[in-house]
Amino acid sequence: MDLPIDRIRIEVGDITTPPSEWGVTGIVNAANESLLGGGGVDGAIHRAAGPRLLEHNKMLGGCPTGLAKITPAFDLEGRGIRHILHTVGPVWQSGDAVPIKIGDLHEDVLLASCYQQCLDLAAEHSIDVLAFPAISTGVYRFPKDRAAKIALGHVLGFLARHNTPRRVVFCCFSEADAATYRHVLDSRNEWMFSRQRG
Ligand code: AR6
Repeated sequence: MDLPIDRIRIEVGDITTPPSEWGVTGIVNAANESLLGGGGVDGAIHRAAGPRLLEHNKMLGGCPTGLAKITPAFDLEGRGIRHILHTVGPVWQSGDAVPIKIGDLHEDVLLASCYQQCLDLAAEHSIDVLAFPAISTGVYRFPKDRAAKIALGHVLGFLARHNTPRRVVFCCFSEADAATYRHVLDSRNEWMFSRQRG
């Protein structure tokens, strides 16, 4: 098995239309607690998966922030996607003042939990290639750099301990977002070390 770092891809695109060369078999949705759709990536996934997703989700009874639920991909199956993992990220409530160590804020813990829950579900359901959007960094306003550190830190840690998923794709919606992920990944020794050192 490749090293965790070699099992990560940072790509730019729409998570509902992943190019076949990415090999995506499961996608993550940044949903809200109702699981009944919304704007942003959630709206795009519901449109692409079709009305059966909404009908299905009406039976799920919602999902608390920081947790995740898995569904079929419905109309997205034609694109090789078999599962959608719906997770509810935290709304950023800490304003601009964030000198606090990553991991110490309530929002950090909830966002980390979203990644953990999705990775656990992916392993449980044998999802080979899982694509994540940048959960909470749109409508929910989580600072992008901080969110990328939490995402990459958790995914790298998980991949070091598990063979499934074989690969994780960070599907960025803009080149600027992908640049943030690449920078965070390249500087990981700095921030991962300072996180451990506390
Ligand atoms: N593919 C990949 N990434 C996307 C796509 C797409 N098609 N569309 C948007 N993004 P957001 P949140 C990026 O707002 O902050 C919804 O209304 C976007 O640029 O979709 O977790 C839900 O129902 C950003 O980087 O999710 C909730 O109410 C990232 O996806 C609320 O928004 C997340 O932005 C959730 O807010």
